[in-house]
Amino acid sequence: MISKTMQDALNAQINLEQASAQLYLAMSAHCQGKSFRGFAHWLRVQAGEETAHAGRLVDFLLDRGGKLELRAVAAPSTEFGGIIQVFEQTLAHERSISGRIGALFEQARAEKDHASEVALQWYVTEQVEEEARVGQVVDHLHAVGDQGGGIWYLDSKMGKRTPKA
Ligand code: OFO
Repeated sequence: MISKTMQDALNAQINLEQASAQLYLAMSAHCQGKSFRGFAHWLRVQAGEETAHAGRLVDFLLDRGGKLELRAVAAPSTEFGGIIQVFEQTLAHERSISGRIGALFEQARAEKDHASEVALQWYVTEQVEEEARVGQVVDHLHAVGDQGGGIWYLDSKMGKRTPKA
């Protein structure tokens, strides 16, 4: 049986994953509005992954006999600036989520909740991957700038992202 404190912390993380999905959906719409369909597609796939992250935590919580307590999901902004700013904000967001996952992991350790610790290891690894992936996009965007043909080339590459199986 999961502790009440861990249950609360996992419910809070589920809300954050849902908020991440909302954020990336809003960013996707922002890019699509500027005719960057590749960046929009990439962010839409990311939104789907965030929903899957929330679902994975829901399953874990329920498997441990915990109670799902969904909360209102914060409405994201509708304005994100240029494409470089969109992905800089994405990177900042992922870094903040990594911090939250780290804190959850520490909490599991402090409570000697081994099952939560093991489940959270997946998220620790996932955050390393996400930060690296978004960091690479930011580097490429800085290299080509947001004017000229380079950004359209990147847009076409970003449009090829496939969802994780
Ligand atoms: Fe759920 O990984 Fe991004 O936020």
